[in-house]
Amino acid sequence: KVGEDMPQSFDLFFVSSNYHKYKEAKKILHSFNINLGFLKYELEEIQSYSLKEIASKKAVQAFQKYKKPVIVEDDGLFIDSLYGFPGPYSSYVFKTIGNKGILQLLNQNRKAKFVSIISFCDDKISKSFEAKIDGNISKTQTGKGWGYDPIFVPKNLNKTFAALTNKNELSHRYKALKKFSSWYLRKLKSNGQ
Ligand code: ITT
Repeated sequence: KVGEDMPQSFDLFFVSSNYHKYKEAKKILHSFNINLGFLKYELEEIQSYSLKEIASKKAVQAFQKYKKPVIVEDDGLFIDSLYGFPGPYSSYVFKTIGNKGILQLLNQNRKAKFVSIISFCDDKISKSFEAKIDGNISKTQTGKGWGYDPIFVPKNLNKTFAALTNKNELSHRYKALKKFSSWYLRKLKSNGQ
């Protein structure tokens, strides 16, 4: 095919150490006609209870490093019976106690939510978009997915994120990126791009 070997040019980059997050974000933004590039880098995270504060600091840092329009994402799994734990510590908790450890901590009340913050930054503006999905933690791990996917069951569905085929049409990430896209596309239009 013509152009297949041409280097692709990207208008927007996703800065993250987590390739799974990028792969999903790319697929989702593609459906909104936005071509997303990847810059693999572990940004420093401030310690805060607020995902929004963590994400917006990461976005500014990413822009300062690459001098290109960027988005970053910060997520958290908030479990009701654990007073919102692991929340902003989701990445660390996954690497340490993992899904097995989470399942051992829970009894009857299994309510939880996944929150995603997408933060954009360029030379003029920095802006964040937040979305969540309610659900429950399953009793056992099912499906082959990354992170907490094998134990998170979205509300009104009976399968974990890992076992669903349409996670990218309903996830916290999808909802936050949808909000971001409608703002970003409007911004490009008003800039005449
Ligand atoms: P960054 O470099 O982008 O910060 P990270 O993996 O540290 O990558 P977060 O701080 O946002 O990202 O960590 C949130 C953790 O929550 C992440 O490491 C996963 O374990 C988990 N997670 C986030 N979104 C998820 C999803 O859609 N499915 C399963 N697990 C998810």
